[in-house]
Amino acid sequence: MNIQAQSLTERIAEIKGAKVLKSFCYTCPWTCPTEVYVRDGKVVYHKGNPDAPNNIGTRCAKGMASAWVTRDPDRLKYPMLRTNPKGQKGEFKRISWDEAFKFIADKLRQIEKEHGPEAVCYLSHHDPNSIFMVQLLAQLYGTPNISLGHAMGCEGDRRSACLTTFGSLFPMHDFTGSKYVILWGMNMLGANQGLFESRALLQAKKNGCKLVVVDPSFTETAQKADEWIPIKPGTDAAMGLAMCKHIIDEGLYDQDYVNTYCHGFDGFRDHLAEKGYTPEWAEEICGIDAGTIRRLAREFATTKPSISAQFKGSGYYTNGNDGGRVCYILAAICGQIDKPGTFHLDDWAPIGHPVAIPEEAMRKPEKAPLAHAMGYALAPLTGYPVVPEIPSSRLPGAVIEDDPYPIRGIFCQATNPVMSDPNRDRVQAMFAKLDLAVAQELYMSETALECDIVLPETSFYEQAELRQGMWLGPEAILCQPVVEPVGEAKPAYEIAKGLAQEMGWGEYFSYETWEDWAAVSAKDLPVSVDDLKEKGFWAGNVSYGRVEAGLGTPSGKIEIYSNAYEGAGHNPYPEWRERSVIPDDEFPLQVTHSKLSMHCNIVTQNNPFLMEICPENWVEINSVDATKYGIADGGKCVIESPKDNITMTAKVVEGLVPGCISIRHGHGFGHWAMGSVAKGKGAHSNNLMDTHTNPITGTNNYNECKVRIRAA
Ligand SMILES: Nc1nc2c(c(=O)[nH]1)N[C@H]1C(S)=C(S)[C@@H](COP(=O)(O)OP(=O)(O)OC[C@H]3O[C@@H](n4cnc5c(=O)[nH]c(N)nc54)[C@H](O)[C@@H]3O)O[C@H]1N2
Ligand SMILES: Nc1nc2c(c(=O)[nH]1)N[C@H]1C(S)=C(S)[C@@H](COP(=O)(O)OP(=O)(O)OC[C@H]3O[C@@H](n4cnc5c(=O)[nH]c(N)nc54)[C@H](O)[C@@H]3O)O[C@H]1N2
Ligand code: SF4
Ligand SMILES: [Mo]
Repeated sequence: MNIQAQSLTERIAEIKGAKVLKSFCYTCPWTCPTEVYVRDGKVVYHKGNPDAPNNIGTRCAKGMASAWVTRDPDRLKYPMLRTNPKGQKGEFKRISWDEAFKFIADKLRQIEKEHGPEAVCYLSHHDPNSIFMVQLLAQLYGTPNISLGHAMGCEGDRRSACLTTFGSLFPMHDFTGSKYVILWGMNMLGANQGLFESRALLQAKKNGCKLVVVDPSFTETAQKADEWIPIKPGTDAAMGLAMCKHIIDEGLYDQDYVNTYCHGFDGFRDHLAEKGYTPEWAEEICGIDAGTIRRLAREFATTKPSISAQFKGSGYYTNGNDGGRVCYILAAICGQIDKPGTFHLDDWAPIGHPVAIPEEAMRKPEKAPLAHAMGYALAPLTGYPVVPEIPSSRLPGAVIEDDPYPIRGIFCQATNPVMSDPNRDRVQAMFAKLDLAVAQELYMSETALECDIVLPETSFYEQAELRQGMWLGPEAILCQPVVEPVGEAKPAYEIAKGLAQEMGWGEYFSYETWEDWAAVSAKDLPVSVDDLKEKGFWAGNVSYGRVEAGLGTPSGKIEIYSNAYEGAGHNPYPEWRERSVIPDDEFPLQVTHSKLSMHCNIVTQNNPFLMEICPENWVEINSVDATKYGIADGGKCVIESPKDNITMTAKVVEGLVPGCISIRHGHGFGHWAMGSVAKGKGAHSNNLMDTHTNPITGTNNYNECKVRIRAA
């Protein structure tokens, strides 16, 4: 690490006369529009784009430290081919891009011949320009097995709840005008601080909105809330069902609204009564007293406009899909959907595919997508999906046991499943068995080390991208290349082009410059690529009323009774189901997870500025449990699950439900690989977990994990 301190005068001199380019940050998934100052081929300064509605000039610390990625000596510089057998720590040699494309193309042809194109998967989380490889692999090669946003390792249960209830995938929240907000494990002022919604939430609070945070942890958001509800992990469905029952029993729901716009309200009322989901029943399960549940239910139903929102905190459990649906149904029965101050259904900018592939050249897969073949996800009667992504925790089964059919090739673009999926041992065993494992990465990540071939990608500072902005209304945001690529790194669109040429599909990927393909993507936008370069974004008007216009669900209504669930053979109403792993005498503590404000997942741990502020991750434990198990604040402790153990630093806190621990995710890099800054810092928790998958949605159940803890 060699960071030289500069004087203010030197800084100003450097910034003066720099060229300013509109772009966006992609250090975390929230993609904030930026202005980047470039001089002599270097990024000398950058700040938020003050005109963009989704971040109005603001940035977080991760974003402010992000230019490090353009000069990090540990970045990958050349394509690398593995030289030793898989299953061992990878050794690699430098090869040319032509050799890399030929290697991958030969393997793709071999896999297609032996198992069909469906045997290849494309995985991405941080997905800059993933659309190019998706068009190549899905439309030309013919695999249906694409996973973007690492959905089932992230917010699969929320997506599924939104899809089955409202017919859309990624909602926004119009907090500005809200009068009552209840957040179920969604840390708006922690990991979501970069979103425009977090500023809108703070503004709403200033305007008198009541904020209730339901979370086992006293999070950054809970600290700013009017009320923190310290719920027992994995029990949101019980509390939410009881709130719905109370609202209905007291006649506080919006009768006209449910009659006109909701499907299955009467049946839901009977279902709640038959099951006996009373506040007293819920109290036993979730640890929140019945009086509080009643009061919150009454307040929520009578203070409008209101929002009941979640992200993925309640979704890492076997019953996460029920918790997710109840969160939304609570808002629906009070008529609080897609109006000012409420939950807002997606409204996207008309950004098209960058590559025009004629219908006759497209190859239709013969096999069903993995999720459907695994028995999740598609309702056979309605043909409507419960969730459309690959259940990533079951992917090793497809590779190792051919269940439900063989997978032999995996591309990992900007995703590191060896670190981020549960049960690391099994994920590594999966990579060892593949005929083709490709990593498209910035670093020699732990997953890259398991692959056959590693392709260096450019960072967002070195490439262009046109994508949807994370705002309430339709918004297109443009990333422009501001510096030259590191080494021989290529952007995803050049990688896809090179591979397409090798596969004989070069005619479709005929763009010479990024502006060529951007013009194709932008053809339906009301502005040109030049306008976007000038301004950095295009934003339309915020609109409401999608419920009244008719939704994309099978009934066209808000589905309290889910046709998708019914068609797939599940209870069409949300219900209470116990989790699959319950702490016991031997392993008495429940694991929960949360993110670090100063890092993004496992992306930023080689950044010396962020590592100076937050050099390692830690585990939080309540002071009562700390005393019981002899854990000291700041001391090292050993966390043991039935599967593995790790040693990490403990933080003793008051704000955490006793009986559980909260592991901050990130770090642990360097146990196998990565950069010199990250190496050996912190601990990686995913091998504590066994493989647990939500039986309905296929989401990874990271928190189905019990442990014991002792001082190291
Ligand atoms: N700074 C920063 N920003 C990020 C990221 C990052 O790593 N760091 N990651 C990005 C990504 S990929 C994502 S998905 C988002 C994540 O955004 P969030 O989902 O808001 O972030 P988490 O910190 O994972 O929050 C999960 C919360 O759920 C709580 N929780 C656990 N179990 C339960 C439960 O049973 N019920 C309830 N009600 N709550 C529960 C946890 O205590 C925790 O507070 O942030 C994105 N932005
Ligand atoms: N224990 C535990 N596990 C978790 C979570 C948790 O809270 N606790 N959170 C889960 C969640 S919400 C998610 S979304 C997943 C995310 O897990 P992953 O899908 O693995 O995604 P990330 O951690 O965001 O990033 C992974 C890789 O992207 C690379 N990368 C970053 N930027 C770029 C780029 O511009 N181009 C390329 N090609 N590569 C890039 C980084 O070097 C890193 O290796 O993890 C999940 N796993
Ligand atoms: S929230 Fe921070 S890290 Fe994420 S995109 Fe915005 S500035 Fe970058
Ligand atoms: Mo995520």
